[in-house]
Amino acid sequence: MRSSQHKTEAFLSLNPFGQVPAFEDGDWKLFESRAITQYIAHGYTEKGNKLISHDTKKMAIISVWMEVEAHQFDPAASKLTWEHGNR
Ligand SMILES: N[C@@H](CCC(=O)N[C@@H](CS)C(=O)NCC(=O)O)C(=O)O
Repeated sequence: MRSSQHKTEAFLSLNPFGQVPAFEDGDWKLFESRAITQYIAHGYTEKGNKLISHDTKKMAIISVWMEVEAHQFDPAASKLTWEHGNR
């Protein structure tokens, strides 16, 4: 990001909004961090921690906290991280 690579044509072909992250899995391309994490959790259930359940109520709770992270935590945490990193 410091060298603005995320605004180059090559990167814009991965994320048209010119933002990090962008993700490639073979010829499959994705952007939006939470879509990427869900793709990995669903696509690679055999590896790492079990993040997906067939229990509807468990998955609902996971959705609730993903929404909380996106809309309550991230806006404030991103601003603080950015300010701290630019000191
Ligand atoms: N909703 C997006 C937000 C992505 C985002 O805000 N990325 C920031 C870095 S964390 C960025 O690329 N900022 C530089 C810019 O917008 O030019 C996601 O979750 O992936």
